[in-house]
Amino acid sequence: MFITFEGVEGAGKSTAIRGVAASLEARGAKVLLTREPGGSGLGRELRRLLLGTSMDLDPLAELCLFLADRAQHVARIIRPALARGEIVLCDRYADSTIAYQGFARGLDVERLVTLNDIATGSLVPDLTLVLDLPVEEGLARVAARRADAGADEEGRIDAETVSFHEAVRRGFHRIAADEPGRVRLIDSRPPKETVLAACLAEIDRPGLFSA
Ligand code: T5A
Repeated sequence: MFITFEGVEGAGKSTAIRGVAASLEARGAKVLLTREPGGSGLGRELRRLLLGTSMDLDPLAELCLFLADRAQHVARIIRPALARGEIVLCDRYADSTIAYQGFARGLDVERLVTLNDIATGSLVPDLTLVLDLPVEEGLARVAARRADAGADEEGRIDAETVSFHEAVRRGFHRIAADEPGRVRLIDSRPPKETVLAACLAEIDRPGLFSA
């Protein structure tokens, strides 16, 4: 089974995905927890470039780097894990490209759908959980985490304008409305335990999880 977690910055994806992994492992499932960008060796190099560079990346060049990360990740990490019967939990995947490079950067969404299809060899998640909250709440969580860690640098994409992140959120809402069978919106404003329980309730929907 292949489950992806999506949402705006600071929505709580990484927090929820760790809780879901622990819960599924406690039931005896073999779980691969991975992420984009950065889920493969090549991806870790690309992540450093994509999120850390101070270069002015052209949107098309940025897109190609995300797609290269995804192609390598699917071919070398995700598909082999699925073939071994593992549950793959992935922090961001193809929907992030639609929301960020499409809705927020303004690249053509239909073309992005085609390019995602090529990069993934048509691998579509069984379930996608979009953790949803107002962007300013998510950005405030990221800023608080950064302050706790004593770091002062924002990531290249975190540092985009609020209206950019609002467009990302609208993108995720559109994806959820267009594909209600695969994509579920989870309210991520409540405490972490409540958000985790909502994620697990979606995963436990009849017919999806049978480990
Ligand atoms: N990107 C990615 C694209 O543009 N195109 C693409 O195709 C892809 C794949 C990735 C960036 O790349 C972009 C999107 C991103 O900008 P990243 O560092 O992986 O960068 O960024 P995020 O995925 O956004 O990760 P974040 O860590 O910023 O957000 P998360 O994972 O959603 O949030 P999390 O769990 O780390 O939580 C943030 C803070 O909030 C607290 C946590 O403890 C933490 O301190 N928190 C809560 N607080 C209160 N209540 C809750 N329910 C909470 N849940 C978590």
